[in-house]
Amino acid sequence: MYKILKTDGLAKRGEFETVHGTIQTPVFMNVGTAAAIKGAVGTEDLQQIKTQVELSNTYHLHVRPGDHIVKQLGGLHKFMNWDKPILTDSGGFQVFSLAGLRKIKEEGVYFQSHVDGRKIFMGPEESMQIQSNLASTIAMAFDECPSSVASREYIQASVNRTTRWLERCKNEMNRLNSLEDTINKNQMLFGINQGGIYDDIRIEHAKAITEMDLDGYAVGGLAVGESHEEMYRILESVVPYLPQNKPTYLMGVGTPANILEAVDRGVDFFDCVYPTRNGRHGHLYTNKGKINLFNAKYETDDRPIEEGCQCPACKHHSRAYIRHLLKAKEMLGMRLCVLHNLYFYNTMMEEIRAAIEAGNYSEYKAKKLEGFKENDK
Ligand code: PRF
Ligand code: ZN
Repeated sequence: MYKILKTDGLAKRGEFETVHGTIQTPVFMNVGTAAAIKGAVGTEDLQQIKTQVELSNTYHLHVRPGDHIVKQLGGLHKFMNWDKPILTDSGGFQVFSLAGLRKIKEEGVYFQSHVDGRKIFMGPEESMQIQSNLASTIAMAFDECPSSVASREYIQASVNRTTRWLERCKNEMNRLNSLEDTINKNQMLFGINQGGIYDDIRIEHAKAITEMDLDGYAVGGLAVGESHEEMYRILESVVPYLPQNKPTYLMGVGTPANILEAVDRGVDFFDCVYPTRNGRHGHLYTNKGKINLFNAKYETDDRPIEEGCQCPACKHHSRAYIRHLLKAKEMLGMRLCVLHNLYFYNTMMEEIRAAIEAGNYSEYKAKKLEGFKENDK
């Protein structure tokens, strides 16, 4: 299912086959939490900006419109009219970051909906059932992402529970995939490594989950407040213990520089809200670093966001015009900025794949990182 075409150091150029098409890796998945990329970006746009995988959230879609509604309408692919791969996050992380009062028990998590305060219970079985109803290509295991300030004792106990939850996720997924009325009977399951900043807990957990022979493995619990150096160190410790013949996914990461560094440490899949969230705030990624379009110096700047960029914003509009749209709170402003940022990320991934194929990833990375510094001076 996962074919490595070429390696360059630890960086891998691969192809991951799914029932919804082949994913070229390394890949950046575009975040559409509630089955929509924020910023009025539709599925027709996604084709233009080279999106390979759309990512949605179990928790959000369970709360609204309800996963049974999505199932009744034929699953998420049909519902949002996107026929390429979709990855759904399990709800674990969102429950911890969004929901109101919550109680973590062995059976799962009791919490309140952030939409209407309604009491909800979600455990490994419920998360798998919801993701099966959504019929995503890849389902994520139900895990706990402990706070970055949690004690070592808490993290050890939490990781042990996450391992037990993973066993339950796997059993439930197998059961659901064998049911007659399941939409995607080939739904895949990725396990999630946790362990905070403790290398030994991470490694022990990586070994335990590797034994479960899942379709892919994620590193969770990072980019939650630790330094970039700590994140890179943990990747260096744990990635070698995850199976090399399965994809490795670094959840919720990150900046273009984080991605360049993580690819160099063996990571294949990424997702992050940065390009969409920053785009909505007029913060734009360029090869010379980030620019803020609200800055007065762009008021009369008739150049595109980035010279030579082939995205729908840069092909037709100037910085001055898009700045005006943002200031006037015209929806088109946000939309163009999000399109540019996602195009920037997706294009960088294309370059990363080409550099690994050409065997010059280190040079490519160094040059790219050097360029980013220009606007940060
Ligand atoms: N677990 C899950 N989703 C996530 C994370 C995690 O640890 C993170 C951590 N950066 C982002 N998204 N299930
Ligand atoms: Zn552009």
